[in-house]
Amino acid sequence: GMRRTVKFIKQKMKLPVRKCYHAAKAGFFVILVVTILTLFEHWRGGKRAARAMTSGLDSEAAYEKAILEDEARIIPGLGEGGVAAHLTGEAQRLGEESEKQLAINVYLSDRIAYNRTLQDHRHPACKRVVYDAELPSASVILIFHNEPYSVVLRTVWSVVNSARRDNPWFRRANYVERGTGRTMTLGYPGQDPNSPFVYLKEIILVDDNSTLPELKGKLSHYVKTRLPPDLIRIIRLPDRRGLMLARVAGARAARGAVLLFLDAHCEAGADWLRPLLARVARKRDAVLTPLIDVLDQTSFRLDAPQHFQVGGFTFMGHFTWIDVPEREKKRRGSDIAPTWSPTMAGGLFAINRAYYWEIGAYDEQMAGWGGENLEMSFRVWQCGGTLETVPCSRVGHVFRSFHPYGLPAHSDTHGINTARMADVWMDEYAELFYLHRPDLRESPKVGDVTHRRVLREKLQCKSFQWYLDNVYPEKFVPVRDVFGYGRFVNNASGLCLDTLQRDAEASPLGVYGCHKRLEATQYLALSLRGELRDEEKCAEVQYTRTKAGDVDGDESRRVLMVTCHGKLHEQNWRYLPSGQLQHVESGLCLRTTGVSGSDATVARCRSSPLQLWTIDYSERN
Ligand code: LR7
Ligand code: MN
Repeated sequence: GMRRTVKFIKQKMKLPVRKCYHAAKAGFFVILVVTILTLFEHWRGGKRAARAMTSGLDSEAAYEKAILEDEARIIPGLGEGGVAAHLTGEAQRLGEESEKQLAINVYLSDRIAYNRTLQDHRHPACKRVVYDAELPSASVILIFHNEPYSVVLRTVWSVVNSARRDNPWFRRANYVERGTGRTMTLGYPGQDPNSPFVYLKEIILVDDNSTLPELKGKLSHYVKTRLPPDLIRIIRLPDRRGLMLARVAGARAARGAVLLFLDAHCEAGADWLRPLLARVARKRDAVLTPLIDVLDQTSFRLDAPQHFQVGGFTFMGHFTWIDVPEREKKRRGSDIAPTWSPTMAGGLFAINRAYYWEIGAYDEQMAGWGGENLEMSFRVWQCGGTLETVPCSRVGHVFRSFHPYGLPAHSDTHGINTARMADVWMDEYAELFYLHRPDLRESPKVGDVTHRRVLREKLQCKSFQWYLDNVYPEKFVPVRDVFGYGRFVNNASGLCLDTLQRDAEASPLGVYGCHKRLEATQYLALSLRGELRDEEKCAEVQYTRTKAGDVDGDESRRVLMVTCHGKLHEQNWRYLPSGQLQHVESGLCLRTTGVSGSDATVARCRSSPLQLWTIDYSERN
């Protein structure tokens, strides 16, 4: 160190040692101090530059100023209770513009109070339920990538406010339990009985590497200065990971007994926490969803109908809403009882924290958006848990007409994730997915799923066949519930019946050159019930009768594909020994003119090869 330096300088400068030593010592310190100061300045400058780059602001004072400006914009009473909010003139125009870009009227959202309340839309019986005073603690996890700032804050406020001890629905505080004589206090075990919040352990915000500046320093400052202390944590992911990994990061950080995931554009309803916590306390392997009410992306109106649906799916890998099956209405016993659901939408659910890890959290090789919801649904059911909708818990969600954010390169994360799901959970039924996505069959894009198959083995999960038979017997399975299926080939023209990729609610069935391999648009079935259909839609003929009871006229009529209603009537067909497909009610027969791309029609039955059809696989072949 020092001595060597001095020796070196002495030699170089040929100075007497003593004199030189002091000079060098002083010089050394000067250099050291200057270096440290320079480095420090550099570091500070870098920090400042980084902050300026992400926020355009560079201090708490500036955040504070911006937040005060935001607060001044809010119009008291706007949208209060969940009624539609409207602005007029220039404000309306700016609102429409923001909605066109972001699929949410952000201009309007910025003007609605962050802590607006919603009307209580619960079933009246929910208000009479008596819950245990002590319930497990909840960690609410909100994930976001570039969600509108005011929408995120409204989500946070709704969760915070719903857990305030002074809410009217938390009346029964500090009572003495019959039998044990124990004094019960509302809250979770070990919670400070004087805490202003009950059941809520924490809210974890997971920022999936947003780029919007206001979601950085300004949001942190807002949380620090406007929201209750020690309740909210923000986790910032250093790179964009997609919603599955964002949720996993939140779950890793959580300390509550129950994880409660929400999208970052929600508003929680009255007393929404307790019904979920009470159910999971009773059944630790129940995965629970609230009723998901609709917040309108244009007006923020809350639409909360009494009637609710549960989750279904299509073999294309999409989540759908279905009516509660009759058998389930009987089983659950009451309109407000937890209702079994074959699948869940994916964004809003409660799960015991330990169980979440046991059952396999998420497939961490899924990226972006999509597919994880059906994966988790099938996994939970097949591996011994249940998926239930809890009607007394209601949460509003902004359903957007498009994704305002970009997805990773290729962006087909939904397809790839669904292929991973199908490979692990759907057994031979995976083929029904690949029929829609032949390009993903054995594709390297899908990656390796061994670790998930090992999980399935370890948990000794049941088959997809078991799932279909026991959890979702109503599901139309195109290879199971059919008299014949595959391509319907016209004898005269060699053309095939084809839905022609038309997906309007009622679109004509047509004919097209047959594909060599079975493909989704030509995959039709004659169901055992007597429907001519694909997975969701049934061929239907609209006709009238004359006074004499004849079918009106003989001109050809189009055949429309519309959602199956299961009641047959105008959706009822039979396959005659001749090879004709006859519409039962009208007695007319399906025919084509033999032109590729034209609509199929029905006409009076006659012996013409234009009315004869051969089905790929049928009990008659
Ligand atoms: O890369 C991303 N990183 C994220 O953090 C992409 C998204 N996200 C966040 C995003 O900011 C949002 O908070 O993830 C959340 C969900 O994304 P949305 O709101 O764009 O999804 P969605 O509501 O259109 O889609 C539904 O299906 C998804 C499938 O991957 C997720 O499971 C969503 O959570 C889910 N939403 C719901 O279940 C709410 C009810 C909608 C229905 C039906
Ligand atoms: Mn959403």
